[in-house]
Amino acid sequence: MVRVTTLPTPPQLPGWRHTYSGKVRDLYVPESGDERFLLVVASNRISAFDHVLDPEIPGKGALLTTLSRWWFDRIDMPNHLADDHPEAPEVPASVADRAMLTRRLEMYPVECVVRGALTGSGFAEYSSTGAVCGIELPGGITDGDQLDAPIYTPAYKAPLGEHDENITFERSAELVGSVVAEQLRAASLEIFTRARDLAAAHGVILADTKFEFGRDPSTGELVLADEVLTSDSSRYWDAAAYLDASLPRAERLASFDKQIVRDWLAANWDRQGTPPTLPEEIVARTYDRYAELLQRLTAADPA
Ligand code: Q0Z
Repeated sequence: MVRVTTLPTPPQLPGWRHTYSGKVRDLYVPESGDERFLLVVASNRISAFDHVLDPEIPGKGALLTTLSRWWFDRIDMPNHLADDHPEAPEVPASVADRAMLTRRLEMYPVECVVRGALTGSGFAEYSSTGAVCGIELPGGITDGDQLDAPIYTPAYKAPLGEHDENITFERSAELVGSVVAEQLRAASLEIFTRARDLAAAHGVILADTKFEFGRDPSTGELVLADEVLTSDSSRYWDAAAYLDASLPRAERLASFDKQIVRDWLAANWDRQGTPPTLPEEIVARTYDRYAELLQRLTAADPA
């Protein structure tokens, strides 16, 4: 069923016009009408079980924006950040720590998902068909198993309120053309591999992630867009917990950041109607978990 949720109106920002909101982010265009730029603002909203929860997690948007920027700095590919553009409009001070001033791209309608481990919708598809997005996998894989090599499992970007739909590589080529489809796959696998290795060196498993790409209309260049490798677009697991065979599977595969919220909701809500308000303690512990992920990844490299 498609449920259309109403979201609170995002704040007005001087010089910018609100154009679109997802569950946790808001998109603005310049009031000047300059179509070269966009402002992507990470809110402090948090979602779980397909609902945006109350209250917000203060500081979450800034943490995730810092994480995205940190990854952009480590990925050797053109990205959409336009901070240094001489004609870029000003970023409002009120959202400076959670905003990304970007080039406005022509986005490809394909979510570029890479999986180093099989869980979630990927595991569900494998369980019923033995394959994910047309990629046949060996038998006997259990939920959360790491794959011998990461796989590219694209999805079609569904309209607001609907879930993205897993598609085959061939279908992605029908959507964007075979040359671009190959470029998206190659770039996604390369970035994933680099990020996975970097995370692993910090005791964190990057299970899967989703990239979005676009084309710069002025240069024709393929550009990495959106948020990258945040915990909202990726599954991170704690490596020590993952490797602890004495733990129940659910604990080994606990989401690095949202597990506290999911567990609390599972115990305090029947998943009917509006979810209950999160207690302050759950809000604080969830913030700490987001902060810990950033801290771990960005800590000085282990010796
Ligand atoms: C990103 C999204 C958000 C909901 C469009 N550089 C870009 N150029 C053109 N389009 C986008 C970007 Cl990042 C773009 N989204 C995702 C952002 C709220 C959805 F703030 N949509």
